[in-house]
Amino acid sequence: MVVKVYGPVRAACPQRVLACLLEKDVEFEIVQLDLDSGEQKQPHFLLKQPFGQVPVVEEGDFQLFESRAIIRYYASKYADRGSNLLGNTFEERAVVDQWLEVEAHNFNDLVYNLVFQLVILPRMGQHGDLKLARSCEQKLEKVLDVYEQRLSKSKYLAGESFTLADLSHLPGIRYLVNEAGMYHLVKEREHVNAWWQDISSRPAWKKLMELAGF
Ligand SMILES: N[C@@H](CCC(=O)N[C@@H](CS)C(=O)NCC(=O)O)C(=O)O
Repeated sequence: MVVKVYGPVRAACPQRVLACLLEKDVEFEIVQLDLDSGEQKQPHFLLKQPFGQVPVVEEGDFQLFESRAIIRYYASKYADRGSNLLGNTFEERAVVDQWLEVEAHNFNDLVYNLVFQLVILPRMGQHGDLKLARSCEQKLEKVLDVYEQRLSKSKYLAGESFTLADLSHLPGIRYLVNEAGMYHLVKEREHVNAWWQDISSRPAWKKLMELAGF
């Protein structure tokens, strides 16, 4: 069944889902929503996502929101197809989950705030809070120092193969590097930089970047 993905292909959270579907070679159709005009807050969409955010996926009657829940679902459902994004043993899976949690709770908020202050607000003609951005940048430096340590010991966050833990970081790092002028945060860290070059060169991610017109 073709999966319907609601959300603009240029938005970070839908990109997490689309990257996973492309890795898994799952057919999808994108339903574009105009976030600027608030389409995601309209009653018909709130029935699918009660918080008024994207992405949502739909397969017939089945609907799911929350990008990380969605990628876990497709990685499990299509475990035997495309790259194994979950790990093989209970222990390997637990380590993938651990780094997925790190992405969601230690990394994402800082990136989101930085991008909001430095990219989104200026795009809407408003001034970002540069003091807040600087404070997020400093905190993110510390998080990336932990990543640097980790990636000096294993090629990917959860071990020697690419998993959801790595995939989940792609949209946020792209924003940092390509839109927020924060490439130095990656470049200054040898192992983080090698990891970013590697994961952003994957055919699935490159295909998504083409789809997004980046
Ligand atoms: N935790 C949610 C966050 C979803 C989210 O923040 N989506 C953004 C796009 S990346 C959005 O819909 N923004 C528009 C809005 O909040 O009105 C997920 O991962 O799916």
